[in-house]
Amino acid sequence: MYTLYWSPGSASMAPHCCLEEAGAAYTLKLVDTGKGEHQTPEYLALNPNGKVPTLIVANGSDGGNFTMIESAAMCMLIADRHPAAGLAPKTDELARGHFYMWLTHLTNTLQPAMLRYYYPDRHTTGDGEAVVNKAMEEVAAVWSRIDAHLRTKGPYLLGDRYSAADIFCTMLSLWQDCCPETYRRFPSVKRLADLVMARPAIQRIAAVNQAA
Ligand SMILES: N[C@@H](CCC(=O)N[C@@H](CS)C(=O)NCC(=O)O)C(=O)O
Repeated sequence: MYTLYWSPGSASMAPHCCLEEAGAAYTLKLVDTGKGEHQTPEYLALNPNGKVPTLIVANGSDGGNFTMIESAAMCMLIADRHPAAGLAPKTDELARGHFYMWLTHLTNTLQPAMLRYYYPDRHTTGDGEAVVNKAMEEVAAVWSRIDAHLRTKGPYLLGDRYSAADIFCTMLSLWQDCCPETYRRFPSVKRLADLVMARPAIQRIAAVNQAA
């Protein structure tokens, strides 16, 4: 049993989709970041960074709750604990390396550039606008390289094989304030997002995010 602390349209969407794809039992706890609920002492005790999401796995190996932060790591854990869902290549397959590579690239390179756009004041003591402009440039440059990969080696990040990395990529592709017209500019990213969004499990989670 999992508990996912989430907020609509946030980085919780990828692990949420993974839980749904896996058919795992989970409950949701809404964190209203607009009301500062990610900064309460109770939430900070779970996630000292004060970020969404947080995932709790009941009955961890110590017999208690197992708590984790970082959305990409959650996707990897869920993929591993629910192998029948086919969200990742097996550990003895070489493709597993590309699965790690893409998820890590997305969370290490693309997501931080996006977060610089959304939180420029955290990255300068001076002009936030310069940070925003540079972040937009960087996001577009990273999308351009991912688009080129998907164009020649897609439609999925791992070729013809769907994985949790595609879910994560699609989640980031929805954050278009930092990259206006992402889908027009990067059609192979759009092709991937269309494939992912057409999946029934993903449609259910998109509806939950839209309704909240
Ligand atoms: N690397 C973290 C980033 C999480 C993150 O920055 N979440 C945003 C929402 S998308 C958040 O909680 N923002 C509130 C804040 O930073 O104050 C992850 O992927 O879990």
